[in-house]
Amino acid sequence: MADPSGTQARILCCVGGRYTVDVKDGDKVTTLQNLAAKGAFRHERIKPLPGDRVILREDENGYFITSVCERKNSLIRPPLANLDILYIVTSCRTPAPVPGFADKITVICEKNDISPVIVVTKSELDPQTAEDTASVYRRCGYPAFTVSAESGEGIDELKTFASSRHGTLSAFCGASGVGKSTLMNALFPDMPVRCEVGDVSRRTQRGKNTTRAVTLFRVEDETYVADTPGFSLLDFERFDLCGKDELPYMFPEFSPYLCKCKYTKCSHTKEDGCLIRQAVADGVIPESRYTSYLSLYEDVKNKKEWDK
Ligand SMILES: Nc1nc2c(ncn2[C@@H]2O[C@H](COP(=O)(O)OP(=O)(O)OP(=O)(O)O)[C@@H](O)[C@H]2O)c(=O)[nH]1
Ligand SMILES: [Mg+2]
Ligand SMILES: [Zn+2]
Repeated sequence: MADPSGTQARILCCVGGRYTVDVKDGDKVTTLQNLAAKGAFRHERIKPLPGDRVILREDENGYFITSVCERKNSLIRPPLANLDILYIVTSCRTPAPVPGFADKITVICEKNDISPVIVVTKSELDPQTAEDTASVYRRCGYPAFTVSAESGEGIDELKTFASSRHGTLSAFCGASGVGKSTLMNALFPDMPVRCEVGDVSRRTQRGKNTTRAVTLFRVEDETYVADTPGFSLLDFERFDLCGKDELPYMFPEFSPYLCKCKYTKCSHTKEDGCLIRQAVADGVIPESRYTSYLSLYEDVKNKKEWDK
């Protein structure tokens, strides 16, 4: 570990400005806790994030983080870097799904080179809705699973999928109470620590924000999965999206039709001779996805006007 050029590590968690990291030394992986980051990061406006590969140095107080290696991507919420796969977790009931939630996240994934996977939880409560939701995303070419931690339905199938993503960093995201932590415990029973599970409030039908910080768990060698705190709607508004001209490219099911509409500058919102609108009318593009497109288009269009 006493390498003069520094020691490579991976950030697992950050709470109150203190970091937990994994250090690989040959075949052995050691977890170090309670590390500080060098003070200069604040001036450089760099915030080391869970998922970051970092360099450690050692002084009389022990190891500290001295630099952050180049990132593949980084998200503000959930705060994570170098994400490869994002499991977008939504429950078919309790809490009720928020329309457009998963679509907004698939757009963020497309923009950041992250592969989205849809997981509809609590399928035993409403099997038909769960299956209908998953099928919308399968039609768009995304992997989509219906699961129930209660009955066990779909867990093995998702486990086979998740455990074959060697060498990747994946995270589970979604509203509070949809069952992200429960699912991670079911999928990765050999994790050294169990994820904490909480209730859904009877009064508000919302989760109680049980998971408080993004935490990476090592599944094997270089393979990590992250549990993340549930979003509230407010957090959700703060996501960075993309420009309005890029937006159609963030919907893979639009790709066969792009650049073929009557007008070259078609926004696919109301124009005549729009092939996207035609594909929605023909039932080829799912209606709910197109509704999300229209709503996101309004968001990004207005945002641009504010920025001017
Ligand atoms: N009926 C049913 N309940 C489930 C299922 N999976 C999880 N739950 C329940 O949903 C509640 C919330 O579960 P968590 O795993 O804590 O949810 P979370 O998404 O991690 O929530 P936050 O950490 O607050 O973001 C708990 O009461 C679980 O027992 C399921 O398949 N069926
Ligand atoms: Mg949780
Ligand atoms: Zn069009």
